[in-house]
Amino acid sequence: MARSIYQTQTGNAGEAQQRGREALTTNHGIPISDNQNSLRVGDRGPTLLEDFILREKIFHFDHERIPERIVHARGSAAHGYFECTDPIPELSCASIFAEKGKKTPLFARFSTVAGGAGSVDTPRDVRGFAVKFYTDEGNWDLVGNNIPVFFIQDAIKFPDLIHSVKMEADKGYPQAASAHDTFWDFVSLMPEAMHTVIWAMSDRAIPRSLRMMEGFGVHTFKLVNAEGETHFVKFHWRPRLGMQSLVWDESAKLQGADNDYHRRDLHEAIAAGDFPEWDFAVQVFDQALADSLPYDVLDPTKIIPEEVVPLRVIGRMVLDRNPDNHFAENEQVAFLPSNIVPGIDFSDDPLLQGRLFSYLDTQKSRLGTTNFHQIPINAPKCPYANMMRDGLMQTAVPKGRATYEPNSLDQAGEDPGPRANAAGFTTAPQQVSGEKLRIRAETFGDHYSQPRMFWRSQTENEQAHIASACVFELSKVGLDHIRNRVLSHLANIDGGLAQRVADGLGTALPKAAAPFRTPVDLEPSDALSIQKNWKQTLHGRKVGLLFGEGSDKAEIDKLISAIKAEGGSVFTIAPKIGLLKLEGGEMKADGQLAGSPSPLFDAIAMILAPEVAEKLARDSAAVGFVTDAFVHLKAIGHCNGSKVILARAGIEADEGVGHYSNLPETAKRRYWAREAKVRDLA
Ligand code: HDE
Repeated sequence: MARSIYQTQTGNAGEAQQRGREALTTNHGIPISDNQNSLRVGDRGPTLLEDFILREKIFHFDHERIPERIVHARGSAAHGYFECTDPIPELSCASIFAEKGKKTPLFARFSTVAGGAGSVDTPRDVRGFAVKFYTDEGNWDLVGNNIPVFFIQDAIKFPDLIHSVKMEADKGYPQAASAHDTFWDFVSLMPEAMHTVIWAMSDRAIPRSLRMMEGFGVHTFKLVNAEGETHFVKFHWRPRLGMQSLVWDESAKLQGADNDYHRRDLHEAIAAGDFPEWDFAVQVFDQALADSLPYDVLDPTKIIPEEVVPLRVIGRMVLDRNPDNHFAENEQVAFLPSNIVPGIDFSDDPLLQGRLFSYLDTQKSRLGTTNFHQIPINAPKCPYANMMRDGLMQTAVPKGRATYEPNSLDQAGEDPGPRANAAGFTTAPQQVSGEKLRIRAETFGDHYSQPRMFWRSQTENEQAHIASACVFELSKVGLDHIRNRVLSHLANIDGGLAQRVADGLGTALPKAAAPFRTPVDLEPSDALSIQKNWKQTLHGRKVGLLFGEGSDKAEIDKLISAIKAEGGSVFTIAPKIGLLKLEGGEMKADGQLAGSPSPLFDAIAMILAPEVAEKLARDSAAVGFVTDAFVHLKAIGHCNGSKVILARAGIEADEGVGHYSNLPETAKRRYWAREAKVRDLA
C-alpha cells in the first residue's frame, strides 16, 4: 500500500484519547482516520466521489457564513451581569429591579452602524450598545446606541437612511463612512436628522474605547409598578472609566494600525480581569412633566437634559467574560426591542413602534428559522413553555399529545382553564383615539433648538472638532448643491458654526433654511460635553514604552510599576522583538517599533541609550511615533538621550512633554491647548 508523505495527525480514537484530545469524527460521529489526505485512486489519481469525509467537510465549510446584519454588522461582545444597586419597586415590578444586590446575567454587543462585518473599528459612526438581560421573567433586550438621539422620527424612513449611508449603490464604496454624497444628500433633505448629525460630527462618534462610551435606550419607555401605575423613563449607561474619544487624525490612522482596535481593547481588558463597568441610570418623569417640555418626549430626535430630569443610578453592568466563540455568540445573538418583561413597557414613539417589527423579521433572514430563540445565546435562562411547535431546525423534543391550549389532556381530570399567568406581561392600559392618518405631530417639528443646545454645551475645542468634522465630511461631497443645503441647516443651528464650516470649505454661506418651527435657545447642558466630564485617571489607559539595547532596566521597571500602581497598563516596544541586552538586565518587547505606532496608546514614554536614540532619530517609525503622539495631544515622557528624536520631529516642550518620571501623572489627560499649534481647525 502507498504511504502518505504526510503523517496523519488524527490517528485512531484510542491514541487521541490517550493524548487527552478528542478524536476527530464526522458530524455523524464516524471516527476519522486521516484528516490530511482525500480518498483517491492510487497516490496520484483522481479523487473519489465516494469520499464522504471530504464532501461533508467541504459542504459544511461552503455554508459557514450567514447574512451579516444589514446594519451594525461589525460588533464586539461580552458576557457579564447586571446588579441592582437601588431597587425601584415603587416604579416597576420588573424582577430585575426588585432587590438590592440581585444579579442578572447578560450579554452585551457594541457595534458600528454603517460598515460590513469585516470593516474597521474606528470610523466616524454612531455605536450600537445592545444588552440582552436574561432575567428570571424572560429576556429583556435594551437595544440602544452611544448617542441618545436618532436621525429619523418615523420607522418608514429607516431603509432610506441606511441606503444613504451605506456604500453607494453603483460604486460599492465608501465602506463604513458617512463622508459621501448620498448620506449628506439624504440628511440635508431631512432636517429632523440635524440633531443626530451634530452628535455624529462630535467626538462622541470616535470613541477611544467601547469601555469609555455612554449608552442610551434612546426612546422613551414606560415603567409599570405592581399597582399598574406608569411613569415615562429614559435609560442611560455611564462608563465607570469616564468618557474618552480619539482625535480624528488618530482614529483615521488607527484604521491602518489596528483594524480591531476596539475589539482587542475590550477582549484584552476582560482577559486581564479589568472588567469594564457601567452605571445604569433612569430618568423618570410623568405626563405632566412631558407636557411642560417644549418638545415631544415621543420624538426620538430629542433628549431630556439631565439638568431638567436628573438621572437616578439603579444598577451597574459588569462585563466579566469574553465569548468562547465569535460566531456562536457575537454573530448569532439576536436582539429584539420587542423582548420586554413585566414592569417595563413601550411608548408610542413611532420609531420604536417600527423597530418592534423589524428585529424579529430580520432574524428569520439572518438565522434562517423561527427557532432562532433556541440558539444558546438567545435562549432565555428561565423556563419557557407554549404551544408553538416544529419549524426549521427544531432542536427541542416537546412531549405529549396536546399542542393547543386550552386542553384537558396534560393534567388529566383538572379544570382545563387557560394556562396564562396573571402575573405575566400586561400592556399598560392607555386611552387612544383619533382618525387613521399618515401624519406627524407638529410637536415633532422643532429641528434646530436641540442641536443648538448640544453645540453650545461643548468646550471651544470640542466645537472646533465639530466644525472641522463637518468640513472634512463635506469636502468629500462632490455636489455643491448638497454642501450648500447642509450649510443652510447649520445656519439655523448656529451662525458661527455655519460660517466656520463655509470658510473651511472655501465657499460662501447660503441663506438659512426655512425652519418648520423657529428654533429657541435652550439652556446648555454640561453633561453633553466629554471634555468637561473628563476623568483624570490612568485606569483603562495604555502607555507605549519605547526602549532599546542598553536602556536602563531599573528605570524601565520603576516606570512600569508606577503606571501600574495608578491602574494603567504598559505596552513595551523596541526596534527588535527578540531578547535585548539592557543596562542591568535583559528584556523582550511586546511589540516591534514599526508595528506599534503611537495611535495605539494613550501616552508614550522613551527610555533609550543615547546611541540608540541617535540611530532612531533617523528612523521614520521612531520619528512618526513621537510626531503622532504629539499631534494627537498625548503626554510624552522622554529621557535625556531621546530628546534628539523629539528635535528631529520638531516637537517643542509643553506641559504634556517632559521627563518620563512625570508620565504617571501627565498621561491622565490629553493636551487640548496644544491643538492650535499642530492643526488648523475650522
Ligand atoms: Fe436598529 N436594527 N433599527 N436601531 N439596531 C438592527 O437588527 C432598525 C434603531 C440598533 O448588536 C437590525 O438584528 C429599524 C435605533 C442596534 O445585534 C435591524 C430602525 C437604535 C443594533 C434594525 C432602527 C437602533 C441594531 C439589523 C428604525 C438605537 C445591533 C440586525 C425604526 C436606539 C444589535 C438586527 C446587535 C440592529 C432595524 C433604529 C440600535 C435591521 C427598522 C433608533 C444597537 O432589524
